[in-house]
Amino acid sequence: MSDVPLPLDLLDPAVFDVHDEVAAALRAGAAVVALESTIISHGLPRPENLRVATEVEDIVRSRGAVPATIAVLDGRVRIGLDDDALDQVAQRDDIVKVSSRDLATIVARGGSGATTVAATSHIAHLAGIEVFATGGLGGVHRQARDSWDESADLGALSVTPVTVVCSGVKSILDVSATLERLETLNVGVLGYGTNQFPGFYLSDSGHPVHWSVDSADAVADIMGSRRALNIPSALVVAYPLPQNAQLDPDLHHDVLEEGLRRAAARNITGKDVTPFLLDHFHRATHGASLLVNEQIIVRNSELAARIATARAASPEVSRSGAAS
Ligand code: PSU
Ligand code: MN
Repeated sequence: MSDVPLPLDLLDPAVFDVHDEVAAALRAGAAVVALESTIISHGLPRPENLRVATEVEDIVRSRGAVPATIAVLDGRVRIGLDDDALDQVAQRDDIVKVSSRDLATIVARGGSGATTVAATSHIAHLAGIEVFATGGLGGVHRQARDSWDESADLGALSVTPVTVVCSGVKSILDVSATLERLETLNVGVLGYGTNQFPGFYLSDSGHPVHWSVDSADAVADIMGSRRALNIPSALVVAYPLPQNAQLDPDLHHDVLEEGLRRAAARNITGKDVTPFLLDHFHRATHGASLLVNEQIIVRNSELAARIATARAASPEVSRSGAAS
């Protein structure tokens, strides 16, 4: 054991509540996967949200990693949720969508909220969790030229050294502009088993990725190099759905056009845009997009668990007990 304190030991116990199982895994240098909670509270409808959240935790465990779903409940940042806490995130009406900038206010006021990719990455990194799974990242919205709506996920990923497994960015966004921003912001992007950037509901966004990997070990190697090089930004592992599992592209096109029209007509802005469009998809496709979204999250979590396991087995991590 090294005498350097673990990131975990530096968390203020007045603010953070780390689940015993997660703390034990981090102390042992074992595999842990961070999971966001906005997807549960605002990305998926009830009651499917709780079922999917549980399924995701189960698949992470089945691959030998410990799931650490992150949320704020009654002013405490919870890292790893028990059944009751997961249930609260899924069911409570007072759960707000919490991005990085909202975290301190929610905590100080004793409020409750579900963390976005931006906020979850920040907390995962504070706790020393290196791998994080989600569905699709936020990014540049299609009307950004007028609205300036760009997800805080991008800014957060540029300053947070975590590895995020996702199916690209949400297809409701301007994917090409988002890829340009990821480049500007120094966020690493790897295609997993593909040379094409995935398109969330769609297997292929139509844009290439410049680096491709084919195994969890290859991702773990790159994570090791990034640490040695002290790269301060995130690494995005973009994992597409197989073609036969994607949403029908014509249906996707029509539903998105209609959703964007409705969002504009109803003056939906700011952090309500993404939940509004995802909800529109789930309704307008009669649940087809929900099924696709579920598969995306489950597959990404499964891969994240394999990457976390590969990383935990790498000599650098095993030697020190845990990465510092
Ligand atoms: N991925 C999904 N569903 C979601 C999200 C991601 O499959 O609901 C959430 C994430 O929490 C992400 C957020 O950070 O949407 C982006 O919101 P915005 O565009 O307002 O930044
Ligand atoms: Mn936004």
